[in-house]
Formats: sequence, structure tokens, C-alpha cells
Amino acid sequence: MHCDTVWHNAHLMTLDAADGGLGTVRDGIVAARDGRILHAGPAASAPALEAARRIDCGGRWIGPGLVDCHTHLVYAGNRANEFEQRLQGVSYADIARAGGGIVSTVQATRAADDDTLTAATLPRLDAMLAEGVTTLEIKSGYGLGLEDERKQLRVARHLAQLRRVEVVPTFLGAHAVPPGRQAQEYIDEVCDTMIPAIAVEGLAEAVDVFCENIAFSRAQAAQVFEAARRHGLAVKIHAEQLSNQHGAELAAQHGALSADHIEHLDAAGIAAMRAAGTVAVLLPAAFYFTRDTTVPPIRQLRAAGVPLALATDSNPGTSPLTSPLLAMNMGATLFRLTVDECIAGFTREAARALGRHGRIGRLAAGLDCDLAIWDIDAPADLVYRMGFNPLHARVFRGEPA
Ligand code: DI6
Ligand code: FE
Repeated sequence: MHCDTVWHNAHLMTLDAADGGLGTVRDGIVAARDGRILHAGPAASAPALEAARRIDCGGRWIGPGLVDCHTHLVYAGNRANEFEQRLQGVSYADIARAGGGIVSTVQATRAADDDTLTAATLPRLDAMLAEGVTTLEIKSGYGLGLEDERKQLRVARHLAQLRRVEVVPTFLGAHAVPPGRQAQEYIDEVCDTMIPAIAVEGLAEAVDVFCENIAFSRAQAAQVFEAARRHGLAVKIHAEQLSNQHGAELAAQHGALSADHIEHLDAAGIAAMRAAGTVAVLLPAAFYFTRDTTVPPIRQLRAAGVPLALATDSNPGTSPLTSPLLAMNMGATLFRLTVDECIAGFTREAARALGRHGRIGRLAAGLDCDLAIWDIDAPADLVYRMGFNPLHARVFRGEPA
């Protein structure tokens, strides 16, 4: 068989095992042709391969490139001042009343032009890439008006031209009530004007909504989902982060790709997610940063067989994190996820949460050849260490990136 590149002298985490585990292979190879994986498996049983290029991995580990399936990476400004105020004992509600919180990021993002927004985002994106990310989701939600939401999504898309990475854009117009507006009147605009425009322009694949007592109600979330579906967009939800609004159940009933946060999820929500195949996206860094104490019902989700993904939730207010590896460590320490679940949560299951299970997130023939090559002794090293980056190389669509 002819191929472009073979990576050899490596151990593999294929994430493609029948038992749902890491699918480790000692002494394996990966072969790529035309940006896709042609073969991944044990060197001993590999077909005869004529490769234009052979890369010796020196006994390192190859896994799928990391997939961050929940980020708010594109924004302007900074909320370090609020962080300091909160350390002084000022409450989140007081900060919001004084014009801080999401509203301050909205103001800064509205004031930034495309170039400024791109320049503000690139260092965050580069930090992600440096840890082996090859696909990430980016939500809008800091414009809260058609023009500024469009701008965020345009910048998100442009990032994929500036770096070798796949960006999956999500419209989160229903993130917060814009200053000076009424919630219902704004949701009507989201559904009647913004979603149709975003869909026609192909600016997003999915629509997200923040369903919470401080944001939008379950009925408003349902309205958003119906509009999204009418316009051919997938749906997902920020649900049960601070209270149980039964948002995950609603989203599952609308065939949601994922329900995210879900600290306060109940049994009915779990059953609905299981029935719909909705992925649970766990965000331990937001839990950590906000000093939350309600852990998502991990044992029950696991027992029900709900797919578990992990993500950074990178955002300026509740999770200013650009390290998937630290999110994995937090998934284990704070949520008691296993090492296998943490790694699968940033690869195979994150791909599933983005509707890309058939294309990325595993090492298997036919999938895109997006790889992370790690200088580690065993997969557990990725989850165990804190603030250490063992990435040796990143490969995007078959090319070292
Ligand atoms: N949930 C959150 O924790 C963030 N957004 C959301 O829907 C908060 C975003 C921010 O404070 O800027
Ligand atoms: Fe979020």
C-alpha cells in the first residue's frame, strides 16, 4: 500500500476499542494518505506500506488530536479586576449590578473590530494548540445582537485560516439578556431574526442556550431549539449549572448533541439524555473557578451509559482556562473520572458531542489524521501531572502542524 507518511516506533491510544477504553497498542504504527488515517494498529500485523516519509517516534505515545467541545474563546477585554474584587468578598451579583460580569465582556467585545478580536484570541488559541488540540468548538454570546454575534462567529471561522486547526462555530445569542432589553423580547429576536440569518450565512453549525434562573427559562430554551431545528441547526444547552431547570431533559427531547455543566441534573434528565444519545459535557474548571460544591451525578451518568465528554469552557468569567490537560486533571481530582474517561472525554466523546464521531477523535482507518504525539511513559501521565505539557508534536490532516 502506498501512503504519504508512516509514524512508527510508537505506542498508540486508539480510543477505538470495543470495550470503550483507550484501545492501547504497544509498538504500533499510524499511516496516513491524503490527510486521512490509512492504517493504525500493531506494527507486527501492519500491511506492507510504501511511505514517502517515515517518522520515528522514539517510543513515544500517539493519540488522537485533542478536541475541546465547549469554549467561548473569542472575546475582548479581561475580567481579572472582578476576580480581585471577588477575592475581597464582593459578590458576583454586586459585580453584575455595577456593570461587570458578562455585560463587561459584551461591551469590550462590541467595541472591538475583527482584527482586534482576532489578535486578542490568538494567544488563547495558541495555548490550546500547544497542548495538542486539533479541533475546538467556539461559541458566540458576547455580542448579544446580530452584528456583533456575526462578528464573533466570523472571527472564529477566520482563526482556522490562520492556524492548522478545525473550528466548530456555535451560535450562543441566548447567553444573557442584553443591557436595557427584556428577556422575552430579546429571545423573539434571537429566534425570528438572528437564527435565520446565522443559518442562511452558514456561520454556525449549532445553537446553544444558557438555561438558568439568571439567564433564560426552559420555555425560552424550547423556543430557541424550535427555531434552530426549523433552520437546520443542531442544538445544545448550558443546563443545570446553578439550579435544576430541567433544561437537559428538554434539550434531549429536542435531540441535543450535548447538555453541558449539569451539576444539578436529576434522574429524569439522565434518562432523557440516555434515550436521545445526548452527550454529557463536564466542565470541571468552571466548577473549580466558581468554587461550586455540587458535583455532577457522574456515577449515575456512567451507570446509565451516557457518553461523558470533558471541555475547558474557556471564558473570561467562570473558566479562564486554556489548558485541556489541566481540565483532565480536574476531571479526575474534582469529579473522580477515571484516566480513561478523561482522555476519552477530550477525544472520542468530545468528537461525539460535536457530531463528528465518524470523522475525528479516534485512530482508525478512514478518519482524519489528526494526532497528538506525547512524550510520556503511559497515558495516565497526561491526567496525573499538573501544569506540565508533554506534547512532542501535533499533526493536522496528516501534516506536522
Ligand atoms: N455559563 C458560564 O459559566 C459562563 N457562561 C455560561 O453560560 C459565564 C460567562 C461569563 O461570565 O462571561
Ligand atoms: Fe460555557
